[in-house]
Amino acid sequence: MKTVLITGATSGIGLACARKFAENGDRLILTGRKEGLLSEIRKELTAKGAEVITLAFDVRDRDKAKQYINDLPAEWQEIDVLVNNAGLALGLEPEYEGSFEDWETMIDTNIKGLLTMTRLVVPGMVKRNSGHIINIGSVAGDAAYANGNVYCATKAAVKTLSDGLRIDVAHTAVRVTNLKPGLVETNFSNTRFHGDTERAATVYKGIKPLTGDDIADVAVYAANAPEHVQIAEVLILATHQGSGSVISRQA
Ligand code: NDP
Ligand code: 8X3
Repeated sequence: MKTVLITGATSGIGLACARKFAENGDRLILTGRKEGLLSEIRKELTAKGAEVITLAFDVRDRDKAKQYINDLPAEWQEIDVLVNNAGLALGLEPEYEGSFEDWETMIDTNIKGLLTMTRLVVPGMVKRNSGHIINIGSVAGDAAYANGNVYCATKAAVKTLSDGLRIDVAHTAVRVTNLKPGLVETNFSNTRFHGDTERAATVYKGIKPLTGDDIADVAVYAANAPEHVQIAEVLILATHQGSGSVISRQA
C-alpha cells in the first residue's frame, strides 16, 4: 500500500486518479481548492474502504501549501507517490491578443504550483531513497498548436521540469513520470472557455475523446511498475487524434 498525494483531485483526471489508486488499495492525500467536494470524495472513497485525508488549498498559495504539507500527521508524512495534476488552460487566442491575467494564472498554477509541490514533497523521497513523481503534462507540451501558445509553453515546462528532476534524482530510487494526454473530456474546456459550455462541447465533437480513467490507468500502471523500471514519459492520444493539432472528426 502506497501513500499517494494528488493535487486537483476534485475533478477530471485528478478525481479519476483518486478513484483508481483507491481501487488499487492505496491510501490517499487528496488536495484541491473546493473543500466541500473534497469531503464528498473522501466520503465516497472511505465508504469503499479507502483511507483518505483531504487538504484544501490552492497550489499557487506557497505558504499554505508549505503549512499543510509540513503539518501532515506523522503517519502521513511519508508520501510515496506525488501526482502533480492541478492545472488548467485559460483562453484560446493568438499570442498577441491573450489575456495577461489568464497567462499569470496558467503559469502560476501549471508551472509554479507544480514546482512548489515538488519542492515540498521530493526531499522526503530522496531522504528515504524511495518515491515517485507523476506529472500531468500534455501533448500540448510537445509542440504548440494554434492559439495554444502560453498553455502549450506551461506544458513544455512540465516536460523540461520532469526531465530535470529525473536527472537530479537519478542517484536515488525515486522515479519521475511525465504523462502527456491528448483530448480528455473533463471540465478542462469549460474552464478554458470561461464557462462557455457550448463552445467547450465542440472540442469533443465528432471524436471519441479519452476519459480521466484512461489516464488514471496509466498513472497506476507507472506507479506499480517493477522498481527497476521507470516509465519516464507516456503520450496518450485518442485513437482519431494524430497530434496536438491533428484531429480527425466524423461528421
Ligand atoms: P479539470 O478542470 O476537470 O480538473 C482540473 C483540476 O485542477 C480541478 O480539480 C481543479 O480544481 C484543479 N485546479 C486548478 N487550479 C488549481 C489551483 N490553483 N489549485 C489547486 N487545484 C487547482 O481538468 P483536467 O482533469 O482535464 O485537468 C487536469 C490536468 O490534466 C491539468 O494539469 C491539465 O492541464 C492536464 N491535461 C488535461 C487534458 C485534457 O484534455 N483534459 C489533456 C492533457 C493534460 P478547481 O475545480 O478548484 O479549479
Ligand atoms: C490538454 C489537451 O490538446 O487541448 O492539454 O491541449 S489539449
